[in-house]
Amino acid sequence: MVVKVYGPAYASCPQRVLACLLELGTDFELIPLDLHSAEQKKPDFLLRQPFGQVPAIEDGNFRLFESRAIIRYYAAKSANEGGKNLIGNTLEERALVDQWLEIEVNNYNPLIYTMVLQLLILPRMGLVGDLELVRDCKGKLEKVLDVYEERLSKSKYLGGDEFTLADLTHLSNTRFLMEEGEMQYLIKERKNVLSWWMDISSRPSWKKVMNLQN
Ligand SMILES: N[C@@H](CCC(=O)N[C@@H](CS)C(=O)NCC(=O)O)C(=O)O
Repeated sequence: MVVKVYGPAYASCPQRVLACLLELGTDFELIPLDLHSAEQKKPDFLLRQPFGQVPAIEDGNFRLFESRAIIRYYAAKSANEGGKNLIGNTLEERALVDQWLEIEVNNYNPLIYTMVLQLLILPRMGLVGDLELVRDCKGKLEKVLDVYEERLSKSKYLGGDEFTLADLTHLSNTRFLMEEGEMQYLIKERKNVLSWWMDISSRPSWKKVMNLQN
């Protein structure tokens, strides 16, 4: 069964799902939506995602939305079926992966989301971003990344010695930091975070996600 993924390949949240499916070797069909013309707010799409956001998936009769719930579902399915394991083997390994998945949601992503909104999205809409807010987020992100630097000085990946969902979930938002000249230094000035980023962003699955945008 081919998984249908609704959402444009350029948007960060669908990219999280695409990276996961490609990493696991799960076949999918991408059904692009035009966010600029607000296709995600149309009644037929609201039946798939009642908050009018992407991504959403359809897998036979099963439908799911929320990018992180989707990647957890496919990673758990793969591990249960003896396929590639992106969630750890022991209870403790899984708990560490979960811990870093939560850190991404609660400590990392909100800061990047706010900065990307102010620096990239609002200006594209002809609005002026709040640079004071950006400065505040940068200061907070510095502290968060110091914790990452410390963690990555002790283990190759966030969850441990193997690449897992904990790393994968960071790809699509960290990418924005690296693409925005003003923010790259946050990664580049931290040796361990930088080598982690170079490693995870050169995985074939992520390169394919980047190519899907073109
Ligand atoms: N927590 C949701 C967030 C979804 C989200 O914010 N999607 C963005 C694209 S990355 C979107 O649909 N933006 C258009 C909109 O909000 O109308 C998830 O991870 O799936």
